[in-house]
Amino acid sequence: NVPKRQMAQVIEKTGGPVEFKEIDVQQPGPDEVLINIKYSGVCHTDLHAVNGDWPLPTKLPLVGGHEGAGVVVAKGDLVEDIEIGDHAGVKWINGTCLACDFCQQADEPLCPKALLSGYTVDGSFQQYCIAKGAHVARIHKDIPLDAIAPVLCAGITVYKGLKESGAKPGQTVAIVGAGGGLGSLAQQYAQAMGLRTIAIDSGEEKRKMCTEQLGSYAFVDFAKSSNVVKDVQQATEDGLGPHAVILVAVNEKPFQQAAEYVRPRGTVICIGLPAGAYLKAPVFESVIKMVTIKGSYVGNRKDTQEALDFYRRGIIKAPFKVVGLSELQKVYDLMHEGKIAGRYVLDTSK
Ligand code: 8ID
Ligand code: ZN
Repeated sequence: NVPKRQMAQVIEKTGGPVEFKEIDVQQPGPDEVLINIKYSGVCHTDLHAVNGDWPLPTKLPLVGGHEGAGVVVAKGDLVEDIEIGDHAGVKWINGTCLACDFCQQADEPLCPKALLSGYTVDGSFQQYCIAKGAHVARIHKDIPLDAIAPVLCAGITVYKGLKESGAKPGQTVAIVGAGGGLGSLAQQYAQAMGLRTIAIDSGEEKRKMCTEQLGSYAFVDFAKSSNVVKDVQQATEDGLGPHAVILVAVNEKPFQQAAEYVRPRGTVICIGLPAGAYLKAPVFESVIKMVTIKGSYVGNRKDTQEALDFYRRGIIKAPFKVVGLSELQKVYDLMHEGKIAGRYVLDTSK
């Protein structure tokens, strides 16, 4: 009893607007599942896609969204390890070839044939969404679908980034863009991994959320600070800076500051993707401090299941607000203004 028509948020051209309208429900191919999306998180990547911020074109018309949690309602003949009625998640990596050099090494995000949900294929801002059976996240039925939605991109990505940083339990990590969707989850994953966190973002609402709800022991307000580099270093016990920096801000400036305040031998992990931005670091300090700077891009299937498992164990709590799918444009407006503390999740029934 899958309907033929459904509601979706669609853009016809880069730049938008998003239109809430009725479209056809698609049929899954042999290696695909059809998921009745109940909730979908809104990631800043979705806004980058609308705005055409990146040097990679989207499909058009496009249904965005890649944090979709729901129930499997149909599947192709080749999908054997997932059943109708199971809970499953659509993530950014919708499908990959599973055969190339990268897929063989479980670096599926690097697959040259990767399909990207809500970017090169239609995503989760619709009631029924298709994804490759091999790649959908398996969601245990005791996990609430609204709360798990943000984990499907933001959670996986920051968990992977923290692993890539090599930071060890007891060490300190600076989260830059801590008040946003990725940043709020990054603080929770970091602490669950035994790390201490310094939050960097701006405004009273985000400061309160980071220090009182999300457990960061220090907050540096980038808009108020006259010297972010000095303030971040001074927030560490010995004044030598954090062992790692997780950059999830949508702004170029912090990508050019992090190498200056990271601790000698420390690692800077670049995750945020501000339009047209460049990394910059002073050669002298980077060399004599033996700094590592690297990129980190979502996560593989194993990272996905691990990130979900952290959530299921009750050790990840990040705030989110639920509004109807019909209200996506309002969420984009708030996101554009940097006014979202945490994550918005869309209820596809409204
Ligand atoms: O795999 C990946 N690499 C990946 C996965 C998912 C998302 C990358 N991303 C990218 C998105 O495309 C986006 O560019 O990560 C970035 C963050 O996504 P988000 O968390 O969904 O965005 P948000 O909720 O808008 O939060 C951004 C925060 O950055 C702060 C803002 O105040 C906001 O809270 N911020 C800004 I703008 N400038 C800052 C600065 N100078 C800053 N925080 C600290 N210092
Ligand atoms: Zn995302």
